[in-house]
Amino acid sequence: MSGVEVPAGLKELLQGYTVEVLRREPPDLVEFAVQHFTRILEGQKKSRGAKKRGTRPTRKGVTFDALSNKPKQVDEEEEEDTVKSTASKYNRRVSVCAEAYDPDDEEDDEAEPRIVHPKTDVQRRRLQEACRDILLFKTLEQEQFSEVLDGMFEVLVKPQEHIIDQGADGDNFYVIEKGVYDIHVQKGGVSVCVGKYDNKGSFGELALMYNTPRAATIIATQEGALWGLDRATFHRLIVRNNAKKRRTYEAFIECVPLLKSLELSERMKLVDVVGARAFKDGERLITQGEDADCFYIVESGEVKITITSRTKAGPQDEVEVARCSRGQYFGELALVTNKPRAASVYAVGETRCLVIDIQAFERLLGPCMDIMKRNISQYEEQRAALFDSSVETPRDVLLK
Ligand code: 1OR
Ligand code: 1OR
Repeated sequence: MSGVEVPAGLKELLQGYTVEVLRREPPDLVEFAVQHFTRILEGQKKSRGAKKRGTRPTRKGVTFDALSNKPKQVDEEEEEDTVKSTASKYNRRVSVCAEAYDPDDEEDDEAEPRIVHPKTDVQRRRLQEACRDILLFKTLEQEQFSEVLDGMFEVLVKPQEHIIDQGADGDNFYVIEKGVYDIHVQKGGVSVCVGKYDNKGSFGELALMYNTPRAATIIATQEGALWGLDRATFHRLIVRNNAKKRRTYEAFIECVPLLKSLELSERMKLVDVVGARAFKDGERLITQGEDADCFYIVESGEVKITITSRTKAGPQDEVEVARCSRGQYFGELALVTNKPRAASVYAVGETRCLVIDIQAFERLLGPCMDIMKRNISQYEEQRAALFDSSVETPRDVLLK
């Protein structure tokens, strides 16, 4: 097409629209296009206005008194000013879909008040420990992560307390410090327990990410402690970061063979909840015999998989049975069979992996299950070449 020049920004504009269509699945594409581009236009007008005035929109902050739980609203430069009540666990949202969803709309986010709940040193240490392995926080910059910690508030729960009810509006995201929480989902009018969180993990991100009603009911089975993060702060820090995450991982996720059977929108939902983790040479990612709570895809570097076989003569040496490199996955076997880890896994050199928790694995990777089960059967064939038949095989475990 000589002589025709593609205007600067056209590709990004259309890509942005396409991505939003795939994420939101609107019923009317034209109407959605009008809304989408109007939002961008208004964002541009606002930002031109702010530039003309030569100021950034004032960023308010809200601090919570640790004991009274009363928030204090503060300007960025001038701390501890006015006292103003704001979002709390009990301040439920009324509407689900009224809020415009646009993670790239910085103006909206800048206008959001910044919430700080003061914490004692002990509380902060406990909070940091609880948040150490939270996947949604794994791709945040240090600055954003510390804003997340500032915004979190402690929630103590009693046995049988419903933290979240399916169908309700989303108010907070929760990180577990301690306690066991059952996950119930309505199936054919009956509430079925489909899983549980056992003293670790997090929940309540879906309604906040996608502006949807709560997808499950979460019930404490014993006394417990949670850390909550209000909807606005979650939006400003996590949803905004998700837009960046999608740009970073989309191309990689596209070429992971296992994920080919997912729709593009399903792959993006997966990117929204994955965590990225870096491992040093020789570091153990998985220990044979331990309980499993996540699944891995190698992003760069390599891992080696070893098995300590148990024979009638007792445990044998650790033997390397396989390696995985970029685009390959591991850690599915224990999740599929609901058994302990069948092998240990170690990083070979500096290695990075995408990590998916068991709930997201079950929720999003159903369409890939056939491929995984076929590959699990192949472990069996490989095993025959490696060990004698007295060794317990992954298939034996599958059939148990
Ligand atoms: P939420 O904001 O929708 C309920 O509020 C939370 O339960 C949800 O976010 C997730 O964080 C969490 N399906 C949907 N949500 C789940 C599931 C789940 N498990 C945990 N949550 N499934 C169970 C997978 C073990 C799929 C059920 C069909
Ligand atoms: P997992 O959740 O049990 C260890 O955690 C992971 O190592 C396992 O899931 C698989 O993803 C991966 N036998 C068992 N696990 C294997 C094997 C394997 N290979 C990779 N994994 N065999 C090797 C076949 C080449 C059979 C060896 C006896």
